[in-house]
Amino acid sequence: MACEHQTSNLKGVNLRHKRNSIGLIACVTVALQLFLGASTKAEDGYRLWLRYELLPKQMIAVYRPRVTSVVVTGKSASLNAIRSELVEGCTGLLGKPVAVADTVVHDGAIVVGTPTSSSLISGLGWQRQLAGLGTEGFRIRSFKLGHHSVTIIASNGEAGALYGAFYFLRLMQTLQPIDNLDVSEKPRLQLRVLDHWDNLDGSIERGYAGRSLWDWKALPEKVDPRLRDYARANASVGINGTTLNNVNANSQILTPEYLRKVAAVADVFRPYGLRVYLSPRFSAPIELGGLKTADPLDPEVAAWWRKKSDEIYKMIPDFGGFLVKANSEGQPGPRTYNRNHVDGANMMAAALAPHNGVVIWRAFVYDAKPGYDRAAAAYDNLQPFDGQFASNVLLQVKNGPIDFQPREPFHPLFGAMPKTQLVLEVQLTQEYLGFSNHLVFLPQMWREILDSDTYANGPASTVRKVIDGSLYHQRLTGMAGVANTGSDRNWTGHHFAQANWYGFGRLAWNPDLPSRRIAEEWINMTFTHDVKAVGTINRLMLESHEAVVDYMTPLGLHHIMWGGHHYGPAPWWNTFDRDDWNPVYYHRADERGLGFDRTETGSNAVSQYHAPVRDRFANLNTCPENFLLWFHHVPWDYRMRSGRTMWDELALHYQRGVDWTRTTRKEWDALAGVIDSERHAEVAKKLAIQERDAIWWRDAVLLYFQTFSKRPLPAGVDQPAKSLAEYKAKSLSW
Ligand code: GCV
Repeated sequence: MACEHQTSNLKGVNLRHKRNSIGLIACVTVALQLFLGASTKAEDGYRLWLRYELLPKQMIAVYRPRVTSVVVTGKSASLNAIRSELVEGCTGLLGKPVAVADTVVHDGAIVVGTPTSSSLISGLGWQRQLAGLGTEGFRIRSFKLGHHSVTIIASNGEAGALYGAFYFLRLMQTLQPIDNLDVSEKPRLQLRVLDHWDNLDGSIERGYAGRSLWDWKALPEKVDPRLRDYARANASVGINGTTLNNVNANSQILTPEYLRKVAAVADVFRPYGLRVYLSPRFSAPIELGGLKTADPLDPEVAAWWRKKSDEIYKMIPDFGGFLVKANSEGQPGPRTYNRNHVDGANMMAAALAPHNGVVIWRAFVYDAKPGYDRAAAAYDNLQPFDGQFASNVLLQVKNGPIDFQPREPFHPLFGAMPKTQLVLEVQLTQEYLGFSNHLVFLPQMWREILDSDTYANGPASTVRKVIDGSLYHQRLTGMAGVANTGSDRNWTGHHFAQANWYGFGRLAWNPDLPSRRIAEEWINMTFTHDVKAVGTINRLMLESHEAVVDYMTPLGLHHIMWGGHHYGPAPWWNTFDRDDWNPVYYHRADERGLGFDRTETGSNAVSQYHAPVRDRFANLNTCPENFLLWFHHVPWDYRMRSGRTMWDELALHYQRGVDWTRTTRKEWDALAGVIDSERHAEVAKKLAIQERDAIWWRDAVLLYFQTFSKRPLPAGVDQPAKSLAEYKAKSLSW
C-alpha cells in the first residue's frame, strides 16, 4: 500500500508524515482496530460521515487529554442522544472508552447542555450570549472550571446542544484544533427541510436509492431502528425538518390510521430536533371528509382543515406544517374552484396558525397554454400575489425556472417578491443528473444559485440574501431539498451522493459556506485524511458539476432528456401532448441555429429579471455563454468568445465532458489502497457507467443536432459509436 501522504488538516494542525511514520500509524491503526473490533464493520457506506473511525495516532495524542469524560446531566431523550453520540464518537475516534460522568473531576471533561439541564452551565453567566444564539445555536468554549480544563458546549435549547456536540465531533473528525475553542454558531435559515417524494406504497417518485425508508405497513407497531440513524445524520448537519410524503399527494396520509404511523416516526425524530411535515392533498376534504367541494372559501372546508390540524397536533405536538403542491401537474388546488393561490394557502395557514404550524406553498406551477413559455410560468402565476400571503406561509421556489436541470439561471421570483417569505428548493435526488449513477457534487451548483445577483435592491442582492432574510427581513426563512435517500444500504445509491445530503444540510445552516470546504469536510469524515487523496477527490467533486453539464446540456441547453424517466438523451422527443414536456420545445433546433429565444423577439421571459441582469441575459453579446441557448436562438456559425463557431464549441463541450469521465476513472483507480476496497470498487463501477453514459449523451445529441447544423464534427471530437437511429431506438438503461 503506498501511504506516503500527509494527513489532511483543514485549519492548521501540522501533520506531515514520512513514509515510515505512516507505516507505523497504519500498523498501530490496524492493531487498534482489531482490538476495538472495528475491522468487523463493513465499509458499505451505512455509517455515512459519522463513521467515527480511529484517528491518526498524532491526533489521538493531541485530543485524548482534552476528551476524558462526557458530562451531560439530565435525562431527556435529546440529552440521552447527545451523551450517547459523544461517547460513541469520541470512543471510536480516540480508540479508548470515554467515561460518562455527572460532574467534572478531571481535566478534559466535555460538558454539554442547557442552563435548564445543567447547573454547571447555568452557573457560567452566559445567559446573554446564549439568548442571542436562540434554541438551535450553541457556544463552545475551552474553559477553566475550578481547577480543571474542560470544554463547554452550551445552548438555550437541547437541539442547539446536540448541534454543538456534532460540531465538536466534526472538529476532531476533520483534525482541527480543540484546545482553544471559542465558537458561537447559529443557523442562518430557520427551516432546513428534506422533502421526501415517498409514496404510501413504498415507492419513491424520482428515487434512485431503493424503497422508502418509512415502512407504512409495519408502522406504528414496528419502527425501523434505521430511522434513528437517519435522524442522527440529519441532526449532524443541522437539518431540522422532513416532509414524509410525496407532494403528488395521497389523501390517505391524513387518515387517523396514517397519522398514528406519522406520530410514531415523529417520536423517533423528536430527540434529534427533526420535525415532521406532511404534504396534504388539496381535495382531502372531499376524499376524507365527504364534503362536496374543497373550495378554500367554503366555511365547511375551512372548518374541516381546522379540525384536521387540531387532530394532527394532538398526536404530534411539534408537527411542522404542510407542504403543498397545488394546481400543478394535475394536482388539485384552489384554482380548481376558481379561487387563487392566496385563498388556498391562507385558508390552510389559518388552520395551522393556532399551533404555530406553517404552510409551505410551492411555486412550481405552470400552465399548458399554446405559445406559452414554461420558464415564465411560475412568475406569472405567483408574483402578482406578493404581500398577500399570511404570515405563516412560505413560498417554495425551485432554484431555476424550469425544473432542476443540470444548469439553470436563478429563478426570477427571487428578488421579485419582497413581501413574501421565499424558500429555496433544490433537488438532491438526481432526476436530471444521471440518477444515483453519476458522480456530481451539487453544492457547487447550489453555490452558483445562492451567489447569483438578482439586483433586486441594487448590486449584491444575491439569492442567498433573498432567502436568509438579510434583504427583506422576513420573519421566516428556509431552504428545502428533495431527498436522495432510500432503503439502499448506503442510503443514497452512490457513495458520493451522500455528499449532496451532507452539503445540503451544511448550506442550509450557513448558505455562505464554500463548496470546497463542504467537500473537504465530507471527504475527511467519510473517506480518508490522506492529504493527497483529499486534494484529488475534492478537485474531482468540484469539477463534477461542470463536467455533467458539459456532457448533458452545455451552453444553456435544457430538458433534452428521455421523456418520463429523464435518464439519458432524447433531444428528438416530440410525442407528448403537452408541448412543454417535449425536448424539441426547449432546444428549438432548426437549419438556422439552436436555442430558445426568451428575449423581446421571442417569449420575453428575460424581462422577469431585474436590470442589469435582464439586459446582460437579453443581449447576445453579453449573455454568459453558459446560458446562451437558454435565452437565445443562436446561428450555428455564431462566433463564440473562443473564436470557434457555436457548433464547434458545442461539440467540444460534449467531448470535454466525456474526457472528464475518463480521467476521473483513472484518478479514482489510482486511489486504490487509500480508500477501502469495498467502497473503492463500488465507486469505480459507477464511474464506468458514467463514462458509458457521457459517450452516449455526446453521440446521440451531436448526431441529432447535426441533422440541422449539417456541419462536420470539429477536430478533437470522437466519432460516434453508433448511428442516430440506434440511439433513438432505445433509451439508455440504468
Ligand atoms: C413530484 C418534476 C418531476 C416530478 C415532480 C415535480 C415537482 O416535474 O418530474 O416528478 O413531482 O417536478 O417538483 O412537483
